[in-house]
Amino acid sequence: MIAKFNSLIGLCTLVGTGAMAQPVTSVNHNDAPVVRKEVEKVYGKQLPVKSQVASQPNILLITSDQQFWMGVGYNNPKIKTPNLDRLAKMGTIYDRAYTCNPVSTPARSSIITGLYPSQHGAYALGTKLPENVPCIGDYLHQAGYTSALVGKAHFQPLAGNVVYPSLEGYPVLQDLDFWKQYNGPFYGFDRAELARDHGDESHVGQHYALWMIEKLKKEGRNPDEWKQWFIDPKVIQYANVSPEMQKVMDKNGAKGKPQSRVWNIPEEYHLNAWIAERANANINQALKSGNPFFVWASFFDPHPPYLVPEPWASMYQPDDMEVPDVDPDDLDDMPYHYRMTQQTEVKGWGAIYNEDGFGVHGLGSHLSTKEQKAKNMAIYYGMISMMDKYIGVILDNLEKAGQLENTLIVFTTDHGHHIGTHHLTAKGGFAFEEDLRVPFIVTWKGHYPAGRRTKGLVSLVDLAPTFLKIAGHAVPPTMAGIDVTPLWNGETEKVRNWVLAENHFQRTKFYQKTCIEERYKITWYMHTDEGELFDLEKDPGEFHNLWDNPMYQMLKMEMMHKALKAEMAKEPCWMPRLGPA
Ligand SMILES: [Ca+2]
Repeated sequence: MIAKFNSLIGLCTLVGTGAMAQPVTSVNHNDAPVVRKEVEKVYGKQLPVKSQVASQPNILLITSDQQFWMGVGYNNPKIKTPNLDRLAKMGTIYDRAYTCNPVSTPARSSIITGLYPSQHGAYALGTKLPENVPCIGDYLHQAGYTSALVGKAHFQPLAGNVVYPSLEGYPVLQDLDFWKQYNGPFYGFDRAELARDHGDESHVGQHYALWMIEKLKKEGRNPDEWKQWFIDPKVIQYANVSPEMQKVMDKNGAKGKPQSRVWNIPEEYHLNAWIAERANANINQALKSGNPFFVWASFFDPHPPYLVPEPWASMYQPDDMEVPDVDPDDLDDMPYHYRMTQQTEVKGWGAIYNEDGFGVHGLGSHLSTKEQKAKNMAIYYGMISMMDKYIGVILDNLEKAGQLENTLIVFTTDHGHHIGTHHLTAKGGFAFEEDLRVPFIVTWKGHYPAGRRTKGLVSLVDLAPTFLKIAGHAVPPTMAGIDVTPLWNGETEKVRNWVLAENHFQRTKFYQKTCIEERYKITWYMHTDEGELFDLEKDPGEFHNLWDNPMYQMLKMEMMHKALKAEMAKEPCWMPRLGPA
């Protein structure tokens, strides 16, 4: 696909030397040798990509998982994040940054494709990003970059089959002989070092398990010791696995029991330590090679399970946590599926949204006690502070290498989280600011303004096109995100009038879209006439849904019209017109 775009656009052509980072399926049906020869005769040979910037900076993307926008020290002094504070001081805090989908797979796929979930194909958890969608690493490779992803990918589901195989599914996760041989290319990344488990989840395996085994051996410990730190996959995941693959899982799967809040893993073996060490190794390797790098350090925390080793598990006291004090009738003016989260019994309501047999994530009872929420919150904060320490390890390494001026650094997360806000827990089919608004810091020392804060709207779908622009690679017209460098470099405080978010879990039974502008926010559905309309200026906590309020029907119509226009504006143009007809 890339080759075709490029040859037609003439802006950015393929690199003459070196293989593609990832083979991209050709959609050119007229690829007969005689046709190729004729095309070359008429149009000539493709030229290598020429960078459009004087010097190409390194690009370091650091992400957490499920860290709602208030879960950072600069928004909540109760949470200690000294390294994120340090990063923010060097750059700009974005107070109005949004995800384009409130769950992992769709949002993460948007980060690397610059497309919305309805466009790149991975529209829900449990789906897979099609391998033929061009990714940022493919383009950066053409522009001379080395790229690596360390940590969480989640571009593929936990289950696969022969038609839709998944490298991130059982039992491949635990086939360590495979992971010894495979380090990418993966979705445009030259190199991928992967894991799939949050905390002690049984999905542990891949490169992370190999790293733990090597580290244990190096330290003269039992190389199987790690298996006690994670849950035995046999407990939940053996369905549909062949006897041969069951043997693989018996051999390489974890052997531990589920843990709660305090994790028995020694800190130096934690995912955070692995990600920091391997991100630094990939960065240092790229620095040695002289190529500019794109490295994504993709942390797993503070996504549940609420689990962290000491001393982080005791760093925050439940008694000291401020559990949101929300009116009991807060959700009464919200669509049905919000209201049903407050039932003690599920009574089958979730089945309404269960067309594919896997339901909609998070549509169940959200009730928990204030005490449980406080305990969870203390661990959630501990997970954030621990991750912050390892973000510091990566920043220290860059600083020591004298690369801060040569490196654009972005910190963000894939989507938000609830601990009691609106009586909700975690995530799902919801579109509150806690779900969609994300922490976001952009730093490029000596190039971009420092110590700045802006309310300019920005979306995760803008990361790929903006990174390409900064790397001197033309932004492909196929990307739906936009280049927001004028906002990042301080030229302007506003590039976008709106951001869009999608949440499509079931083909016809659950599809939610949200359009957010500076002041108003509208959420509408394919499967119901209910909806949400908020005035974020007068009602920043989103306690008064104006959707059915007779006084606001004109506003609702105006916002629907704006949303329709935004929907049109987000459509990519496959290619430029080459002639009048
Ligand atoms: Ca996530």
